[in-house]
Amino acid sequence: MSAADAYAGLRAFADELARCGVREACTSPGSRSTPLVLSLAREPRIRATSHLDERCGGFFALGLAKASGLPVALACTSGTAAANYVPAVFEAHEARVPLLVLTADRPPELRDVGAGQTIDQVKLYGSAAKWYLEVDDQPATPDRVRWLRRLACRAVWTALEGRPGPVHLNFALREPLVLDAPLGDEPPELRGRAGGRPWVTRPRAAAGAGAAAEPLLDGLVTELAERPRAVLVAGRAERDPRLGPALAALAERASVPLLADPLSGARRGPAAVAHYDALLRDPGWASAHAPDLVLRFGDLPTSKPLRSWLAGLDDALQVVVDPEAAWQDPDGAVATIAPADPRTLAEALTGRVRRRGRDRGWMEGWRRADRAAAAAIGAALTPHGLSEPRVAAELGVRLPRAATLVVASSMPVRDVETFFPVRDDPPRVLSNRGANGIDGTVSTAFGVAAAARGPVVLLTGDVALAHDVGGLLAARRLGLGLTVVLLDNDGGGIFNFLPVAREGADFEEHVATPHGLDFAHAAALYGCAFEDATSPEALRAALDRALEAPATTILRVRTEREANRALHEEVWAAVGARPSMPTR
Ligand SMILES: Cc1ncc(C[n+]2csc(CCOP(=O)(O)OP(=O)(O)O)c2C)c(N)n1
Ligand SMILES: [Mg+2]
Repeated sequence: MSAADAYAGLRAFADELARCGVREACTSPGSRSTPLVLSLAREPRIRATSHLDERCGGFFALGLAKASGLPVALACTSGTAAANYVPAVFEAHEARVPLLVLTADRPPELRDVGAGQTIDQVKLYGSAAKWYLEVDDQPATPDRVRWLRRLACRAVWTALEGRPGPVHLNFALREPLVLDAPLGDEPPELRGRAGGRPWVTRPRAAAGAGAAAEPLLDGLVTELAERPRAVLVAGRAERDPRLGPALAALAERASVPLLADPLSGARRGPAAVAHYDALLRDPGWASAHAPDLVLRFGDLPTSKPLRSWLAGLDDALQVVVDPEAAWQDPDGAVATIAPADPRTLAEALTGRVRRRGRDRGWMEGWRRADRAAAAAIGAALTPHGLSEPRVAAELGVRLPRAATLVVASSMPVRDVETFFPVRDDPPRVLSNRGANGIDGTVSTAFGVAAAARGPVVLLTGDVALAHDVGGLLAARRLGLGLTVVLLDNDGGGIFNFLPVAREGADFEEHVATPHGLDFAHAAALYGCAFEDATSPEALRAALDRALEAPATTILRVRTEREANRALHEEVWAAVGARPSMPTR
């Protein structure tokens, strides 16, 4: 078979991806993947960015797909190259992000015979791939090309539809892998449908709080009316940026406290409670504020006190609204998993619930406590200058509405949850919380930066930065701008909060993992600007400069792990010590 057959088929495949709305592809170098990579790169409606490390490429694609909501194609060569996509594919599966993973492979006659760069790629991503298909190498007959067009459509719609996630197509490609002469124009019998339409469309079912959701809606309206102590809990929901405002409107309308993780986009409006994590650490306060109804949208927030409080609410009715009715209930506390489009349902509920006048004390009690907690936290943090919590709080206040904040796992995501204020116009906040990995953090943020309109800021720890330091190459090779706010406590500061911290030298060496890296050298290597910030004022000024700059800047804030743990304890104690306010 000639290379022209492979290229003619893959040209149609890439054309069809573009017709289905794919706009981004992330390629990685190699020989076997040449037809795949060049076909994507030559499709004019697709922007192909190049990533020399597939692990970085995978996470970059994940960031792009999260920020844009569109499936992103990945293409790499055979062997361990494809295995390097594993962490991003698993994160995409858990976080429900659409990816099209296109791997090149040896044809069957070169598998399991000691041929170079060959591993078993069949179902390489296991249950993390929503759909797997082996794509063989065939002459580009009209039938074959139509099949490739249908395949592209099916891959895109499968990644997007139902529970979004990664799709894996494994392409067996034979030599020659390069064309002798450029492909001519596409002959009419191989072209796609007229008018630029996809070969197969699969219109989404009308998003749903429709007819099927009527009983659900009626039930929720009744429960909200009959249960005076309701709370709304909002966790990570990155897919629909309009969900956060809709939840805030519902909470305000129903006069129900809204416990919203910033990853929900709902920490806004008069019903939002910012400091639930600190408040619920006080067992007396937590039990005095036990609700009789919990209505949750999005994932479970990260906050451990919130999770244990929810887990122990034996008398409350707990309802989760999930677009794919996913089972997100590790503590077995949920009574109803409602399959509905969250925003449609929230908007419909807002139109139906009555403002509940008789239980003002409930809402007011939460509000007063939140205000008191904010004051206690402010007073506790101020004398310490620029601390890790202070950085999270400053970003919460300073970042413009048009900005996107990407938050690393470990303490950054927790500090953002604990210290971000309520704002009318919060920035968008994204985080890889599907599998809670600290891997791929930098690359994800660059992927977000490639898709976002406004400035993008990454808040990360030093271990997460060291883990994906190669992701900084995107600053240089792709010329992308990102502000990296680095909380450098020389190790995994989160582990100082755990009992393992008592284990002395073994803890330091094997768990905390101090590395002594001076990230100024990383900045120099990858051509990024670098600044140290040592006071809140300096951080603000540096942040302003970095947000204006077209290039990537690393702003380092040096902290101390043990002092950071002590400061968190001090803050929690200060919140617990505020005057108690009965709510009944
Ligand atoms: C890929 C991966 N490996 C290991 C872990 C376990 N882990 C959780 S937090 C953490 C340390 C993170 O340190 P850093 O990024 O400096 O943040 P800090 O804890 O200091 O806030 C590690 C290793 C993980 N979540 N993901
Ligand atoms: Mg650290």
